Amino acid sequence: PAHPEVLPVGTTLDRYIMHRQHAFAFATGELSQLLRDIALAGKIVHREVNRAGLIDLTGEVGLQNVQGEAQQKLDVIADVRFRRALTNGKEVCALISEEEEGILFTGHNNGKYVVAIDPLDGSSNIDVDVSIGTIFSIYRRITPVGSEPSVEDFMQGGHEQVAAGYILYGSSTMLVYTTGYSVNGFTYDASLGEFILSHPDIKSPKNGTIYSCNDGNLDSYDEAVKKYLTVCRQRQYSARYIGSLVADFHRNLLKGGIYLYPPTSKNPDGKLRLLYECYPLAFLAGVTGCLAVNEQEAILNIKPVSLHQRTPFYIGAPKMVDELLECYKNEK
Ligand code: AHM
Ligand code: MG
Repeated sequence: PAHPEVLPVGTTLDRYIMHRQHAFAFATGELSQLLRDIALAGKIVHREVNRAGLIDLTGEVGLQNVQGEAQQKLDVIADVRFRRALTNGKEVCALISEEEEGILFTGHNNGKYVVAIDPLDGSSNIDVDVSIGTIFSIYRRITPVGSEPSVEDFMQGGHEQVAAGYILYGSSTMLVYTTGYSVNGFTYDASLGEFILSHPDIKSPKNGTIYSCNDGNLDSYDEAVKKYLTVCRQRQYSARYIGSLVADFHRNLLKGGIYLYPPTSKNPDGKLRLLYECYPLAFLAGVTGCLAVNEQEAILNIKPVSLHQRTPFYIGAPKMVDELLECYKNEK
């Protein structure tokens, strides 16, 4: 379908989603509703994240709060919130989450979509008031509507995503998503309870001067990565590493940079998960002009074999990723 006309900055997310839906003749509105469900859960998690310090005052994790309910950690709270929102919406028949080993069946076998989600990424930053994020990936199911969904629905491969995005709980909360045509960013106005279009049609700079990786792992990085990082230092690029993939990716997307999570001695396949961390960011990044690869291939080309598989992950401005790949080629 033709690219629907661009809406102005200040448009609310709901209006934006509705407008996009009308631009597609055969859209039934289910994907639109699903995106709204994700936004709603994002608002709730925004609220929980912002009062996390106060929750701590009322009791430690593992203890009971005044209502006699067990205190929950923020990542568990986020998992429950997203699961609930996606179940209540009825468009989703199954989901997988970083927090759960197996597939979660919503019971809505008439739902046409499955969702892979990392409800709250950046675990080391959760309790210390540093930016964290949610990452999501949406597929149209391939098992027949009405039947029980299965693992195949999640194993379609990165190119089959129909929508993907993230929510960044940073100095502002932002929802950034794509259905494959453009990438748009919405900033949350808590006083209105609305996500507002603030970053229409995001495009990545072709090149950049920021590199983001965990320097503490340097000794166990591949020679190619070490070489590339040496070049970054020689050029006096800026090292910026929050340790929250969403926040590091988002900054690099807007300013021009590369994020690297190479294989390490501790994580020989890399640390990040293909289905709900790498695929969604790779899909979204591609629409903005970024590249996302491991040392062998484009992330979206990787064949999925298991729900929680990991991959080395390099994502960012195309010139920077090309230079890294060049270092790999020279090592051969
Ligand atoms: P998590 O899913 O346990 O939060 O791990 C993913 C996070 C990413 O957000 C971040 O980029 C990376 O792990 C940081 O890892 P490290 O502390 O090894 O540098
Ligand atoms: Mg994670």
